[in-house]
Amino acid sequence: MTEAVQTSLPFTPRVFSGIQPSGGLTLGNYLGALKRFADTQDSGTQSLYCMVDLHAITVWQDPAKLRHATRELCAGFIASGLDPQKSILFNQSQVSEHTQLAWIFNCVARTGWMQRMTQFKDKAGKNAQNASLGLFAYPALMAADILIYHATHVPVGEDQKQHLELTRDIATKFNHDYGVDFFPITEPVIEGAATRVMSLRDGSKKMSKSDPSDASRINMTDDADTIAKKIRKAKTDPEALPSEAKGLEDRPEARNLVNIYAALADMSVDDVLREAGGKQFSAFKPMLSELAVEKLAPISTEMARLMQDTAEIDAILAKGAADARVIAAPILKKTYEIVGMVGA
Ligand code: AQP
Repeated sequence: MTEAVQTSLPFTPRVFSGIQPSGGLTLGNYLGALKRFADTQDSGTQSLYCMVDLHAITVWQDPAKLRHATRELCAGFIASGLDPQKSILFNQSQVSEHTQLAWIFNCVARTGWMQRMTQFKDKAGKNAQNASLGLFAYPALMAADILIYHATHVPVGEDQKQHLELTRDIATKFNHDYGVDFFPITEPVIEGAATRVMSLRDGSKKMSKSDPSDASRINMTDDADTIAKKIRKAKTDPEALPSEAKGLEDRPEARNLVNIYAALADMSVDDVLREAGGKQFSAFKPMLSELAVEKLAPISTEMARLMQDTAEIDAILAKGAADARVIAAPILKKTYEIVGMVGA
C-alpha cells in the first residue's frame, strides 16, 4: 500500500512528536508531552508518536538499559492514555527512512545553524570537541523525523522551540534549493500551563531525566512516598502564594509548583491562585503531593503491568513501525527523485 505524496501546499494535517528513551520518564515529559498527546488523540488528525532511540545514543547509553527504557517509554505512552489503535506508536530505529532523510538534511543544513543550538551547548558542556558528531547533528535528524511524514504540527515543550525553528529552516532551504513546495513548514504546538516544567531544586533549570540529581525531578515510576518527599523538599521561597499570576513573576520556584498543580488539575493558573492564594508552602505542598499521587499512581501502576509483557510491547512497536513506513517510504522516494538519485 502506498499513499499519494503531496508535492505542493496545502498539506493534510498530521501530528508527529518524539520522546527519547534516555532514562525514565519525568513529570516534565508527562505534562509537556504525553498528557497533551492523549488529550488530543480524538481530534481526528492522524498522529505518530516515536520513541527516538537514535537520538538517545547521541550520548552514551548502556544497551540493556536502552532496550528497557524504550519499552518502558512505550508503556508510558499507553498508560498515559495513548491508544495504539488510534495513534501510530513506534521506535525510530525500526523505520530507516528517518536516517536516510537525515543524511539529505545534513547536506542542506549549515554547520553554523547547528552551532547556535542551545541544547547542543548545554549537553556538550565545556568540552564540545569531545561531544559526538551525532549530538551536533541531532536537529537534522529531528527535522527528518518530522518531515519524513510531512507532519504539519508538532506538540512539544518549550525547550524544543529552537529545534522546531531549525526544522522550518531546513524545509524552507530544501524547497528553495530544489525549486519545490515539497516539505511543509511545520507548526510547533506549545500550549498549556506546563510547557516548561522546572527542576524541583533549581527554578531556572528544566526538569530533565538526565539531571544527575534524582531529587530534581518526579519520575513517572516514583511511588507515593517518594513523590511526597520530593515535593516536600522542593526549593521554594518564604512568601505565601499570591492571589494572581503576576505575583509569581520573580518567583521561579513558586511559579513552577503552581504551574505543575494547574496542569495536573486541568485548571488555569489564575483559578489555582484563586483557591490557594494566601497559603504558605507548608499548606500548598501537601495539596500538590496529593494531586500528583492521585494523577500519577494509576499511570505508574499501568506501566508496571504493561512491562510484564514485553513481547506485547514489541509487537505494538513493530506494527507501528510498519504503519509509519507506509507513509515514510513514498516521501523518501520522492525526496530522492527531487535530489537526483538514480533508481529512486
Ligand atoms: N521539563 C519539561 N517541561 C516540559 N516539557 C518537557 N519535555 C521534556 N522535558 C520537559 C518534553 O518532552 C518531550 C520529550 O523530550 P525528550 O525526552 O526527547 O528530550 P528532552 O526535551 O531533552 O527531555 P529530557 O527529559 O531533558 O531528556 P534528556 O535529559 O535525555 O535530555 C519533548 O516534547 C520535550 O519538550
